[in-house]
Amino acid sequence: MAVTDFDRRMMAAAIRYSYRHLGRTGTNPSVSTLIVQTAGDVPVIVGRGLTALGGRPHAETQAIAEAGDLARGATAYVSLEPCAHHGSTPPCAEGLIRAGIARVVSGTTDPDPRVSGRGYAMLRDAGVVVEEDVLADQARRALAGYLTRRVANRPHISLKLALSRDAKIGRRGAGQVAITGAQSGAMTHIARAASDAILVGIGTVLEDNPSLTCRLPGLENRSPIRVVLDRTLRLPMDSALVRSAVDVPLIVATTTDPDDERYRQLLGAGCRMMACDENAGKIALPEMMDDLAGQGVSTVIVEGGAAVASSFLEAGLVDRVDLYEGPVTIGPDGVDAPVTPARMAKDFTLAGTSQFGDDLLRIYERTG
Ligand code: AOF
Ligand code: ZN
Repeated sequence: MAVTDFDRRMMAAAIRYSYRHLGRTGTNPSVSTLIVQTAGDVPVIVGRGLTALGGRPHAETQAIAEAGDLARGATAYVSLEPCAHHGSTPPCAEGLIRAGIARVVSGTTDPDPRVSGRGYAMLRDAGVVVEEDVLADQARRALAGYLTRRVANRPHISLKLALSRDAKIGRRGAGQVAITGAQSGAMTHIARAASDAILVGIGTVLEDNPSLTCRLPGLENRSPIRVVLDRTLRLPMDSALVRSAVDVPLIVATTTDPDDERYRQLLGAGCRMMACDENAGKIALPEMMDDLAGQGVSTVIVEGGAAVASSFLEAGLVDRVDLYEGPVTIGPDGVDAPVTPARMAKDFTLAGTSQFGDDLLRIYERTG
């Protein structure tokens, strides 16, 4: 049986649904399952499941439980290959078979070596029809953090930049310059809520004194871990970041010795100190990203400033760029943007555009 337009519609719905728990399932991916039973000519969703908060139970288990007997002969739409391993829960492939699912339509293969290809094989061996890679690009985008951490052993890294019409990101010594409007601001905070971590350089902290929390009503408890690159520990004790370190985790990445007085003060204020390697007078980013992945961080948003953005780009560590362009002009004394739409063309592909009020958002994804 071929993949139909209806299959793609259901998969699109499943992928959209999977975003609900993005960033809230620990090191497990946020996966979704929709079970669709056709009664007469009418297809009905009889079971829905999402990877539970914290990571378990898995999506399939819950969808199967909700569907009950209606799962028999039904099609299951899963954003990720059902697992085949006995972990803290039995294999989802086995659960789907036992529930009598006739067909599984899947978004993408699970790179977990305990699963990869085995989930599909288990299903096919039991006579279940399996369709692989349906809307794979969209499924992989939704699972980008998990897939990057599994495959590249580092988090998925997005660079967020707000550019003026004349391609500046601010004015030196002027603190935060408003470039984009309220809607773009809200979008930025939504992205923070779904990300494991947000990272800035010490220059941005000294200039802007940002909080880097998610401040959308109702989502205040969804702030990501804040990370500041601060090789020589210039982070002020009365900065917004340090003052909130007890409530929202703050990682200070540094090459400074733990015996240093400031190191001990920051530690005492609730900061998590991260010892980093140094390379050519800067924090060695690839090693640091490995460490973050080891701590379970799957997604990082890099939010500033120009030097940090350039370092990540030069190290080839940027997977996605969210380039906001506002209607203001800053003038020749502004700080040049580390990237412009024209310069993105080399290593990145334009994956989509959106308009938020007067602002244009261009999303670029790394090519290949
Ligand atoms: C699924 N459905 O909803 C999720 C899956 O530690 P465990 O036993 O929970 O296994 C974690 C692995 O399970 C994870 O690496 C990934 O391969 C898979 N996640 N699989 O069938 C789900 N979240
Ligand atoms: Zn599973």
